[in-house]
Amino acid sequence: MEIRKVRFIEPGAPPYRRSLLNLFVYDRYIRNPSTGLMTLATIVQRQVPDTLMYSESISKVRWDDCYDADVVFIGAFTFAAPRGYAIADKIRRHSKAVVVIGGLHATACPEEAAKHADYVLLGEGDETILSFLDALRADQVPSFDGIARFDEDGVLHDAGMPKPPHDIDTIPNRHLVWNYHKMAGHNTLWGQVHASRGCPYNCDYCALVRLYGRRVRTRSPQNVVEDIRQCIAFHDEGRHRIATMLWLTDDNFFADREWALSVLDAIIESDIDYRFTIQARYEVGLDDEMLERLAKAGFVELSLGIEFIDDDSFQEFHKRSTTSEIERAIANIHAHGIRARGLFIFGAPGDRPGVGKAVANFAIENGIQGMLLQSMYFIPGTPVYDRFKGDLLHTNWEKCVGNVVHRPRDITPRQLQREMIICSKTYYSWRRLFHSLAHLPEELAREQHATVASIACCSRASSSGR
Ligand code: B12
Ligand code: SF4
Repeated sequence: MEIRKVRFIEPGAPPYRRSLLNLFVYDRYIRNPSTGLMTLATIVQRQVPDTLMYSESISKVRWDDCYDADVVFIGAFTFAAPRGYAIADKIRRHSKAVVVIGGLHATACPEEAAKHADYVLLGEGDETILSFLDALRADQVPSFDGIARFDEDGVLHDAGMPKPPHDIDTIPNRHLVWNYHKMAGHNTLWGQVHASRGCPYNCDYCALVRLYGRRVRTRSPQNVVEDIRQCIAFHDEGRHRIATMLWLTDDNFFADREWALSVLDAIIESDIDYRFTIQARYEVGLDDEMLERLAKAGFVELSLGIEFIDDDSFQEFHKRSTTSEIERAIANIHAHGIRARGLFIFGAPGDRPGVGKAVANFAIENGIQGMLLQSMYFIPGTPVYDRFKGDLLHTNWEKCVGNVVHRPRDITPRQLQREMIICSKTYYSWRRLFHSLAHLPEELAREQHATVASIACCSRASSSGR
């Protein structure tokens, strides 16, 4: 078949809606579009110039523009999978396009996804997507590693995971996302760059190691810096944004230490002067050289995957951490003038009434600046899913956005959900807000002092050749 027109669709849950809330609340009706799908659209557009992506996090889909496409690719994380299936069904009802679903959730649940598509593409699509289009052009049924589909007799063919791609140095063309440029000035949208894939750890609840594997693969530092430059230009061009920050979205940027240092050096040596945030395990907080380099490169915040506040839970889920080491790391991060945000998981077997207050107090006592609370979710293919699948309340994937979706051992689901609210209210209380506002000038001065101290410390380190 001839392939003249390709469309990519990212389902939104909930889909984009014009609202005043868009200006203030992240993740309500406007969210960043998927970097993964944008990357694939960029790769395909080199071969098929009429390629465009819709993200329901950014705008409504122009359906007529999708119905006459030759191929429609849909990519979804778990929380958006039901919406992705509804979109796939709709396209199949109204058009002759070949419909393909891929992404993290389809990779975990190929049989479920294959019911709504002609093909499911498993794993990272950077290379397989081109082989797939080649097969269609040659009028062959694509059947290499990484393809799953039902045949005419309703038999599932699942060729298993493909090899990871060799080349991940693609800079996503953000202009390929319909209306993104118009919306990019919203303060709630931060630029995003994803610089590496894979993580050497193997936490029981992590769906990502199942997708990317445990071998860490990295982009070249120059390529990452160029992506950062383009991303900043895209979001800030001619706009007056209040909250400017770029998020390096890697799951474990620091897993390859030497590479991480070389990326930070490349940022420092470039003319980029920006504010960054990044996710991290606690160990980076004990690495003075890395912290100095981070501060010098403009990283103002580390989002720490703290997850639990008791060592039993770490052991339970094979998360290699201890509470005391985490506390030590947070103190050292602060000493380098960098903020520490805490990401926490509720719903471990040891959680009991009172856990909400305990987590909030941990965050307050350790001076954590910002919390993200989630209840454990269970993705097929992960060890936690196999262990707890009998305790799930449902498998409505749209509810996997932080809500309690299982029956924990020592607390009811309702009470656990309440504990999360208590945690949030304790941490983000009016009293604490007024206290912070009253002490803002001192805080700013302290932060400035710490930053200056850490920069001075960095320049000493670099002048001594370390
Ligand atoms: C950036 C990010 C966000 C951003 C933007 C999300 C977006 N639109 O991409 C924001 C802040 C909005 C966000 C919010 C949330 N997120 Co988030 N987020 C991420 C993060 C850190 C990076 C995503 C990314 O850029 N990946 C890099 C690209 C290169 O990889 P990729 O997207 O997987 O794409 C590759 C392959 O999957 C494949 N592929 C993807 N799509 C398709 C389609 C086809 C057709 C094909 C062939 C291949 C293919 O090819 C791509 C290139 O190789 C991921 C962690 C992660 N590493 O993915 C979590 C992650 C996606 N988030 C997660 C969660 C749970 C959430 C929240 C629910 C958190 C919360 N409690 O609020 C919310 C949901 C908000 C909502 N309703 O939309 C989970 C999802 C788990 C799951 N099984 O789906 C993840 C995986 C984190 C985790 N540790 O588990 N998130
Ligand atoms: S450290 Fe993070 S990315 Fe790595 S396996 Fe654990 S949860 Fe997944």
